[in-house]
Amino acid sequence: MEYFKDIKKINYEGSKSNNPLAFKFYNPDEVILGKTMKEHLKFSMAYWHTFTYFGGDQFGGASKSHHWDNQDPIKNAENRVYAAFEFMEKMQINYFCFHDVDIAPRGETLEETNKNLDRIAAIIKSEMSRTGIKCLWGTTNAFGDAKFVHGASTSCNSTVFAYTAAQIKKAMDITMELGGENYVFWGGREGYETLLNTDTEMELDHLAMLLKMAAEYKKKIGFKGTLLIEPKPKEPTKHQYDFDAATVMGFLRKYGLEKDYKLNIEANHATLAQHTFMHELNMCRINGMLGSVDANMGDPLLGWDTDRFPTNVYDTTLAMYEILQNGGLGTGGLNFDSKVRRASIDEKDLFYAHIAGMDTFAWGLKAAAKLIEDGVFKDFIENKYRSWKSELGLKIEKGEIDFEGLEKYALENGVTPNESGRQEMLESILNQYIYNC
Ligand code: XUL
Ligand code: CO
Repeated sequence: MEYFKDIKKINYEGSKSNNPLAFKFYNPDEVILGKTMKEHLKFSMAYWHTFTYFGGDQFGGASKSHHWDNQDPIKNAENRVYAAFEFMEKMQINYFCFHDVDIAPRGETLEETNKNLDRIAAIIKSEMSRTGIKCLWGTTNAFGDAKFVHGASTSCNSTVFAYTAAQIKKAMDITMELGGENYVFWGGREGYETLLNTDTEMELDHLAMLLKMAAEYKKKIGFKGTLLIEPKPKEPTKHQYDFDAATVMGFLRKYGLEKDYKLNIEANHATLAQHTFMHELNMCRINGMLGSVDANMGDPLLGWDTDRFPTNVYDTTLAMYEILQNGGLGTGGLNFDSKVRRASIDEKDLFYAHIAGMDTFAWGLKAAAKLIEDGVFKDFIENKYRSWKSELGLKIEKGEIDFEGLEKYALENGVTPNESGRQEMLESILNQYIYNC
């Protein structure tokens, strides 16, 4: 059965095309810096936003439905697999990501839930081998259900910790069974509202304990994928423990987990933490911990996680600039953790949205590659820091001079004049590269 009858495969038609159901910039086989666009841009469909989100918000319920979704929950889950793979094939998206609860309905018991998961995973596996589409990552929803009201691994209730571990174990098993290239931890309820009722020290120790057990279980079952933590500063809790990249890396180092985990950076989570997307990618890159990306964007006028599809070329250029300097994302990719707006009620909107996101990243990739090829910012930065190549600079860096020596130097030589940082000139050059790529 065909689920999206009105839509044919989306193809590249070039920037002059007026066809809204065509790529303008994403040309999968075009070679950029020695690799094809589809190798650089491992796009992934997020099962939850594209197939199990129906437009609900704090003020109203569903605004849309999928025509294949009106039978019993297991049948709906089966139909969803076929619809999702048809969607990805038509979109030329080669990866998907999922939470356990996205693919199969919860049962009355954990056992029944696990049975449902096995049943649907088997269908997903056969669709994967039919199409060649792969699993970028799996994850666990340990935040939606009422049992997580006080947290999952950070709950005051140890039986909830046990249940969380059981759920993660099963989701890791399924991710491995599907050949997943990564496994993600986003702690939706791992945070707190008030210190009046919270033992933060104990909660953080427990969070680390769970992550340690997960890393051990990964080794035990021989899962080859990368374990990733996804930082987010707030929402749903006021203080999420995994606030931003720097916080997560400090936490991992405190508990000796820095070799076992990398980070999954989400654009909208970066801006919620009052950082740019580029800043978060950069912090991970310089620490060798950039794992994967949740591709979306926030809204500068709204203070929450809007998960809009990325359409800002400026941001994707700077993100791709970091990703290229990182030598790519390794096992990671670009997962559209993005949803269409509540009023975008047609199934066709899912295609327009992904086309917009893919084209925006393709354009960003092209501009970033040109910036790197021409060494624009690299040359400027090298020159800006050239005083560190002087005798004094080298002595400081090598630890060959102390406070007394530095005082003597300052007394004898004073300070050389500073030069302009040239920010506006560089921003203008950046615009020129984005426009001309
Ligand atoms: C929530 C979020 C999640 C994670 C996976 O803000 O980004 O969808 O990516 O649980
Ligand atoms: Co995300």
